[in-house]
Amino acid sequence: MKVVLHLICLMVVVSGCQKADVAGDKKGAAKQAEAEHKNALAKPITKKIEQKSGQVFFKWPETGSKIFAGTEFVFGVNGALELAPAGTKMDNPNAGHHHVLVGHGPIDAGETIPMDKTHIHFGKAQTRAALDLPVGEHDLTLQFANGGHVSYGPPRSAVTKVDVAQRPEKVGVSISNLKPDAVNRVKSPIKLFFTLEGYALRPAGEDILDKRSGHHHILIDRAFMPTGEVIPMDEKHKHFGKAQTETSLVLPKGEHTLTLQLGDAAHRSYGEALSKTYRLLVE
Ligand SMILES: [Cu+2]
Repeated sequence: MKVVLHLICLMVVVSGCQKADVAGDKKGAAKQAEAEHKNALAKPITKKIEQKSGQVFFKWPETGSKIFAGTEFVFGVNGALELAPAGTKMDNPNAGHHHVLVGHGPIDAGETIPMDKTHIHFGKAQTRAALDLPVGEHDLTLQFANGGHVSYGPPRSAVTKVDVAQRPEKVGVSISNLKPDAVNRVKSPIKLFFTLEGYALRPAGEDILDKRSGHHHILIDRAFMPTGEVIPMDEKHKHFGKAQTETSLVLPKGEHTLTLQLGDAAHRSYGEALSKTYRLLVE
């Protein structure tokens, strides 16, 4: 009997509680909705994005390099940094674009980067650019800034040093016994002769900072490699690291392309400007 009474009591209490909860929920939800509505009117709709860590760096050439005017530079970002064209993602404190400052150090956070000959903007969010620097030694700063060109300060900058020489009038590579604008009908093995203009021919590994010299590579059925990228060493990428100017290449029958590509002492590509692609029909 005692047990039954207890059970009844318990049931009354529980059901009472449930009713009270439902009523409380309805009131609470209404209050919350009212509060949210007020907040929505008071606050802007966009959420504030936190500033996170990340750095910029010169990917290529390395600091201390001897280069020609017009050499293509490659810029990098890491961490939370995000590339965005000027005028976009203005409310994102991790987004922005690169600037190269010639002969200037980093620019304080919050200051607008000037736009002149020694403050070069890459407002299309470029990650590579040929820099037409004046002849001589220069200190360069890579400075990240937001969509409005406002600097993120020294933590998001990098410095480098280069020694610039005048660019030779003619610069380029070619396979002298192949025609560049036609399909070359050949028989395997194919004899190839390389020529180089403007740059000096030098064996691999000799002076990594000398970006006015290099050695040849033949890329089989591959286009040129972007500036600064390491040229792989495999059956599709032949290195001529002893500064060879000719080779004999075995190719299977059929259509092929051969790209002659100049690379630096560390086998990093000089990009499209120092490459030439040929079409072949091996009979
Ligand atoms: Cu190489």
